[in-house]
Amino acid sequence: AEGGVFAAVDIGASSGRVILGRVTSAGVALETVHRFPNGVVERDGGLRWDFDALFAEVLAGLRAAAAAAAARGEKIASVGIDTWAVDYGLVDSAGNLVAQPYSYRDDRSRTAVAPVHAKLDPARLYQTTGLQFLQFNTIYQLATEKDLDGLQALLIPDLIAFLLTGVRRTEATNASTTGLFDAVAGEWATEFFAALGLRKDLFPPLIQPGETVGTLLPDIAGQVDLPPETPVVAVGSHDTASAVAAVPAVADGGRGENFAYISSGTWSLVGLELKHPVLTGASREANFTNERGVDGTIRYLRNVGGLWLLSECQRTWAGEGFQPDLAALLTAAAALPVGGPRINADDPYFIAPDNMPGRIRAAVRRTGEVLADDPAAITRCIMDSLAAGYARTITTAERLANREVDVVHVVGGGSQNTLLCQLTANATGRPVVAGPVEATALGNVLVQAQAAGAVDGGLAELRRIVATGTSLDRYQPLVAARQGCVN
Ligand code: ADP
Ligand code: LRH
Repeated sequence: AEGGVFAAVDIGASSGRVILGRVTSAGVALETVHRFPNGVVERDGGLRWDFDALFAEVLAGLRAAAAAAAARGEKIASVGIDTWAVDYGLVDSAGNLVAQPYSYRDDRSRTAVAPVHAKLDPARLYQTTGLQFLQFNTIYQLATEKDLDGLQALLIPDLIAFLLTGVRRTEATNASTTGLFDAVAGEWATEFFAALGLRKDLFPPLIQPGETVGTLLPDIAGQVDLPPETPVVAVGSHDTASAVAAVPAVADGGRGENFAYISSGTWSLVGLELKHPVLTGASREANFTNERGVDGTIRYLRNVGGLWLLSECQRTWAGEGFQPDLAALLTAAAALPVGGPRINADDPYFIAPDNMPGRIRAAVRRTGEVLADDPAAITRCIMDSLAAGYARTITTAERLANREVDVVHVVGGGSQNTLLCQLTANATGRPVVAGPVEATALGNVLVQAQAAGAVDGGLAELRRIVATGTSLDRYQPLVAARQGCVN
């Protein structure tokens, strides 16, 4: 690979992988060298991540990456890490993790919202941070901590980078999801730390995507068979930032493509890429977020409940001895008529695990309709509800940001869901371009390649490389089917 070989550690809420990305002028070839499941666990009275197990998988993955590269006589130029946002681990002065990190699905932060808002008016919070209100934003989670004396908070990708390098940093795209970050200045909102009684060095200093965190600790280097001089490079460590960087939108006729994106996995992150944040009252009311993207862009988006709704149903059904294959389930759902019952996929009611089919049916019942206790019907309801949520969100984003959308790009695991892609085209009335599945890993690799000087140019060039090297699926809106899908 003339442009270099880069290792991407990409951990989503449902699974993780370590991928080698070989960059050439023809594109990026990905080789997945290690895959592992992820999910919340009930531990010590809360819903947490089994971080120790995840870190062991990271090491196993890096070892596999080293072996795969060595087998071809290649050298890994750097390592980049991205995971889901918001959550953090607490480390003491000796660098030990004091507990397995809580998951944002734990309920504890819900009761912290009112006390935080009593100290900091939510309108003021929004004006500075531009962050959507979610009960699990880091700011509310931190408010539940009893004693932060002598501890530092490391966001999950930063925690992994710290354990690999010994260097503590907070990567900026992920810092923008904490509720303690100034969206305009691109710095910590220090006045909010003071107002909440948090030390201003609770988080380590910021680092930007493309900057080097450090090199591997000798002990880690030995364990994974990589040279200790191997750098860990900050990427868009918020997985959604990396995914959006790899949306294969290409400039068309000299004009940037007017695209919306849906990063489709456990969550659906639906929105636009902007140069400047939108911090208006209307934007706050619509609960749009202004998270940071790579190259100083703004990810103007909304969390729409995602495929969590479906994966949780699958988990419940499996527990009842019914384990339908995903493809079969989607085919059966696709055969059902348009216009069936829908739920509000964003409802916080769906955040926690446990009996998702029952909760979805209860939510439908509250709308005065009936949803059959049938996996195909429930799956169809989820897909119709998500598509309607996407359409609503894109229309609102256009209005609030004063932009028009010509095409909707769907990236991530959910881009393989042909039913959802078609329903999305129908509901939005726009063509949908689906893929790549591994957009997040691609964004991770390409930011490393850019930092190494192997890719010459900004985001537009990254996207051109992705678009050239990926086969994409296209869906045209079916007007006849539309009526049943829009609100
Ligand atoms: P996350 O990063 O949040 O863990 P992913 O981007 O890996 O999520 O996407 C996982 C989701 O992708 C699954 O929940 C599943 O619904 C969907 N998915 C994965 N493979 C397929 C497939 N072959 N067909 C349809 N959907 C799929
Ligand atoms: C997607 C994601 C999303 C956040 C959520 C916590 O994986 O990072 O962007 O809102 O997880």
